[in-house]
Amino acid sequence: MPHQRVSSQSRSTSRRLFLRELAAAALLAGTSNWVRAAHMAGMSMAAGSESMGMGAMGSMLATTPILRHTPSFAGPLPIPPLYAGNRAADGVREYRLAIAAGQAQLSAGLAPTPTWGYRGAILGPSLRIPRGEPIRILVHNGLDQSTTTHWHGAHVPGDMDGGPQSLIAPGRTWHYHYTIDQPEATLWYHPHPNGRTGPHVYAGLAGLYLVQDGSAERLGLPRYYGIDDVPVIVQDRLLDAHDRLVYMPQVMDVMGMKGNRFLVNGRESPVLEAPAGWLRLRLLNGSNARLYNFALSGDRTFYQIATDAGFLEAPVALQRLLLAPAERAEILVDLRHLDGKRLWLRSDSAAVVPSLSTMPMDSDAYDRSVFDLLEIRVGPARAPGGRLPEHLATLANLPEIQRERHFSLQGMMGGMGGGGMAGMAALRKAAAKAPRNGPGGMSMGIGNLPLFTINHLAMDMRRIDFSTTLGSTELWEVVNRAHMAHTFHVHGVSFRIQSRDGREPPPWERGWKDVVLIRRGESVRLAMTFTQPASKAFPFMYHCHMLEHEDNGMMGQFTVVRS
Ligand SMILES: [Cu+2]
Repeated sequence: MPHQRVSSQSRSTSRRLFLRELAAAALLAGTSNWVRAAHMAGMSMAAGSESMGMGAMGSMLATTPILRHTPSFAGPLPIPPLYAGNRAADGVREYRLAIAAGQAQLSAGLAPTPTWGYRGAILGPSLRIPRGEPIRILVHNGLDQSTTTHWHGAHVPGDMDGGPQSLIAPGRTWHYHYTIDQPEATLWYHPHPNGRTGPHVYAGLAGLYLVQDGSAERLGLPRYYGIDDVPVIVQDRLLDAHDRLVYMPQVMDVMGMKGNRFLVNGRESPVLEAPAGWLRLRLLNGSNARLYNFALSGDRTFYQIATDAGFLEAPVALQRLLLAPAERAEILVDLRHLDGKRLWLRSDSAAVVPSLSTMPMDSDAYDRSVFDLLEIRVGPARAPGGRLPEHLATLANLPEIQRERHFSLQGMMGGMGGGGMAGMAALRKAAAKAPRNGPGGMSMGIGNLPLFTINHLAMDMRRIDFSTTLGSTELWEVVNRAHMAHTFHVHGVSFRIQSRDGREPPPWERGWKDVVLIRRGESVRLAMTFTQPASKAFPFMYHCHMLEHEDNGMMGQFTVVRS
């Protein structure tokens, strides 16, 4: 049986919290819209939580969307089309990505939802990018507002990176041209406009960017895209009574926008029909702020084969895998003897997510439970099937470290003891002014406020934080001084985690990465070599990838120059 949205396995405390919220929501259901119900239920939770001790402040800040529903798994998992581009007149492989508004069916029984997408109503094609071949990507902006497209994880120069400086005006086309030279990996692309990345991704703009160098074929991995090699883009969304997207309905959603509908490749509760054999899932946490502790029903073991930016040296057997926003992982699932069976990909969030923050309101009812994301129905085997290799890749050692840099992350709740009320007033003012020019009149939420900082500085596009040298190798130490977990992403490079709090990272984090989760109080050391130039006009970014944090200050800029 599919797992219920509320797990009987979840701890009794989670269950009590949930029941309290449900009771509050039910009381209010007849008189209020869901936003109010959620808010009031959150207040009830805050007031009833002895450990919280925040009184009125706690109730004011409650942000928990809790109206639950348990859709049954039905309808096929949509597979984003694989797009290898076309030969242009000059012989260069060319990809055309037109951004436009559309309407997407997010779940059976829902009205079509206004969304944005690349070459379609929602999300975008999976770009097949051959390593070592010059390519050109034309991104046309068919929206009524400017945006950018950033190649997340790709080693490209700053002026090809699609950062905040690379705004594409409405009706214009931006030409990217470069040659990718980095290991085979599941990267992705998404908008990156300053202060509006959150709503632009939330509106539907995201797609996979598959760097290919022949490794998968050499390794004998599952090879049929969409059949036994399957993208799994997980995103949460909120909908209003007309099934339109709702973005940041409460001011405290600046702490991280979360929803109560879980889409996989743009569809809620879908079904993947997979052959009895090895199944390769390319997991992308494409959510704005939610973490998923991925698991399979029955605690079935799976094998992680790749991190964000490439293959691990050898598969790692796991039963749980925590992915923060923008992190990717490729896993292999053994379906060889399961013909006729069903299993579910789920998030066992209760096991880890609530403890990531000192503030109970940073977790909602889903964070405190187990919930299913995707049903897998196993059918007859298909030949030739893939295999699980013993050895995947040989990871080169990084050159000698030439310089260390230190970063600290500060969140807005750190200063709540003083000026918190004044801060709330400013937030409410900003929320009231938010334009509603997203798809279907979706709010653009709150952006461009200095609420989160790195080294006590909020993002300022006019400020370059530092410059480094092309070809140099650096060690960046990032310390999380905030009350909640943050992430750290660096443009233009892949990095290796040298240590977490002085200890070697776990086996599943020993590959190439470009996003790292940093728990509160934790210190993470990252080593990276800068192979791509970035000028003052088009610098690289480093930032938290919880998009509401990034949009509200938690980002900086650096250049990479020739020595
Ligand atoms: Cu953050």
